[in-house]
Amino acid sequence: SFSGTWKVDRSENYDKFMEQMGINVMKRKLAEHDNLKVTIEQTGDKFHIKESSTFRTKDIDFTLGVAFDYSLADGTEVSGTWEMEGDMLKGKFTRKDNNKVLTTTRALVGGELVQSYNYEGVDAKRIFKKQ
Ligand code: MYR
Repeated sequence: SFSGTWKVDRSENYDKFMEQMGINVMKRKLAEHDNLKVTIEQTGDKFHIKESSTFRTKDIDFTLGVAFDYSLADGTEVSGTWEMEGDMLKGKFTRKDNNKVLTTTRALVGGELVQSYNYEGVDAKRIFKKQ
């Protein structure tokens, strides 16, 4: 299950992804070392997420298939949903500032939590280890 505390271990193409998101180089450098930690508690189709990083701590509640608002660490506001497809969580979020879509997935692969991101043709991954 996705439940547990997950600490980012490594990222792939995350800088390019953030660049595509319009994040400036200084913020990108800080974000590469954000020590992101995500605690996931799942109860049926309800999720409670505790996010902590060098930028902030944040609590998020959502229900699968139900739209909610979220602000990224740089302040960008999005709205969208997570759905479960097989063993994978699939998220689709729309930026409020430009209506463009960010998609993301979470999957368990070999004991690690792999989160993928796509925005405007650029893919990235962040891989988390269980604490
Ligand atoms: C959660 O499940 O953790 C909360 C909802 C996440 C919504 C979308 C996540 C995309 C994060 C992208 C960060 C990249 C910053 C440029």
